[in-house]
This record gives sequence, structure tokens and C-alpha cells, in this order.
Amino acid sequence: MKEGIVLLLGRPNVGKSTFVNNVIGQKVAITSPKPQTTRFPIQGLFEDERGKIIFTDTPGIFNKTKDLLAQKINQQTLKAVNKEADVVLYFIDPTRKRDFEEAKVLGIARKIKAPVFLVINKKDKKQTYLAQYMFLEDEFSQAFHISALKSHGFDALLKRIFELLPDQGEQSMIQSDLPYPLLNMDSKTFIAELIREKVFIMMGEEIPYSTTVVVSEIKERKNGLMYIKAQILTTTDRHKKMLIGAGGRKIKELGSYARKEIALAINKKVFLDLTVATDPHWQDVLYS
Ligand SMILES: Nc1nc2c(ncn2[C@@H]2O[C@H](COP(=O)(O)OP(=O)(O)OP(=O)(O)O)[C@@H](O)[C@H]2O)c(=O)[nH]1
Ligand SMILES: [Mg+2]
Repeated sequence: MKEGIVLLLGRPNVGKSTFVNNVIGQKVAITSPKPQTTRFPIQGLFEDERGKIIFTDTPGIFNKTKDLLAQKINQQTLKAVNKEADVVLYFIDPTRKRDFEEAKVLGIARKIKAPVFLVINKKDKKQTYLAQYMFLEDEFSQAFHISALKSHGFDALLKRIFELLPDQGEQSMIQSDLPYPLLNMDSKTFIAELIREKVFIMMGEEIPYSTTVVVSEIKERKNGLMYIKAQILTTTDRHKKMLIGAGGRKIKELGSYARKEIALAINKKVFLDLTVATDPHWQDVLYS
């Protein structure tokens, strides 16, 4: 049995989390069209007859790190990169221009000692800027064209990854008491992530970056209903108002969208008690 760790690296929005979910075949990481959706490394387990791969999804490396949250998120990725990995997948998105942000990721990729594969994502879309990235193919000996969204091109990539992974014999080193295949998140964190995803999808440009979600209680009631208490924290009263919406319409919509997905994920009926609060300091204490 082959076994090992494969780390994903790339700018925000290149499709790292989409890949991890679709290669595993189950959602472990939230995704959205907005950059910096992922805020901490997420480990998901892939398994087939060849062996086991722990895919470590990381937050996209961000160029502008003036604010505290962006700095902390970049730190999370750098920490993950410095841990041992057997293979690193360097994701690029040729539907977007190459710029300084890409140079920052490239600088990190160049220092990695493990084999780095170039993964050229979004091949289902018009790759207008592909020529700008071609020089990377000389630098990284292995290049794979995939569509993370459509699950295209995965076979060749997995085949090559397995070739490089160490053989563990019959003894698996991977131990986990958590719900398969998510290896490093408890249920409260996973549910908070699902709610945070809805904020990323439903709210305007800046609001997702001033907010986080905390789940404080999950309790099964006698009738089998799961009671979940969660709060969206935002740094400003203005954003709190927008998250609640006129007559509480927005928070109701957010809650209903999140509740449906949580119910599907845990296969139970869910009552989601979702509120919004202003907390100017949540960024100081979370994601460290
Ligand atoms: N057309 C197309 N869209 C994709 C593909 N892969 C990802 N996307 C879209 O790109 C957006 C970003 O995807 P994510 O998986 O959240 O990107 P990420 O790299 O994890 O981003 P961060 O967490 O912000 O670093 C989403 O809207 C995805 O649906 C792809 O292969 N084709
Ligand atoms: Mg992500």
C-alpha cells in the first residue's frame, strides 16, 4: 500500500479546494468565486486500491497582506508548506493574468524540496493567459492539465502521484477518529465552515472578509432533530445590519441555505439557530 501527503499550493481562486472535494468525491473544503475562501489548511483523505493520499488544501497565497486576517491566512499556508509533504501540487489558473501574486507563490514553490507538479486548472474554460504561464512548464518537470470542476484529467495526475509515494506495506500510518474523509476538523468547525461558505456566496465584496462563523452548540433532541446554535461575527455594525437585512430577510435566507446543506451532510433534520453579532476583535483571536 502506498501512502503519503500531497500539499496544494497556489493563488486564491485557482481551484484548490474544488479539486480536493472532487478528487475525494465528498465536500471537505468550502469553495466560492471570491478569493481567500479557505482560511486554514484542510486535510482530506483519498483512498483506493493503490493506497491512501492525504490531500492538504491550503489557503491561497495573497499578495496584499496589509490587514491582520490576510497576514494570518498567509502564515497558515507557509506553516503547512514547511511541514513534510511527499508531493506538492502547484495550481495555476490561466483564465487570469499572471501578476505579482503569482511571483510570490512561485518564490515559495521554488524553495520546496519535495517534487512539485504544475497543475494547470480550468481547462474547461477559455485559457486566455496560458502563454504567460508557459515558462513554468520548463521549471517544473511534470505538468498536468485538469478541470477541477468537471473532474477531468485526474487519472494521469493520481497515477503519477502514486508512483512517487512511499510504500507502507500493510501497516497504515493514518489514524483518525473524525468523520471520514475529513481528517483535521471537528463537526462544529465543519458546520461553521458550511455557514461561512454561504456568507461568501451570498454577500457582497467586502463582507465575507469582515466575518467569521462560530458554532457553539450541537445537540440532538429527543425527536431526532439536531439543534445547532451558530453566530456570524462581523467587525462592524454596518456589516451586521447588512447581514441581517431588511426585516431579517438576509439572515433568514442565509440560514435556510446553510441548514439545507448541513441536513444533507449529517443526514438529519436540522434546526439552525443563527444570529449575527458585532465583534471588532474576532480577527485577533481566531485563525492563529
Ligand atoms: N470553470 C472552472 N471553474 C473552476 C474550476 N476549478 C475551480 N473553479 C471555480 O473557481 C472558483 C474558486 O474555486 P476554489 O476551489 O474555491 O479556489 P481555491 O483555490 O480553493 O481558492 P482559495 O480558497 O480562495 O485559495 C470557484 O468559483 C470554482 O467553482 C475549473 O476547473 N473550471
Ligand atoms: Mg480554497
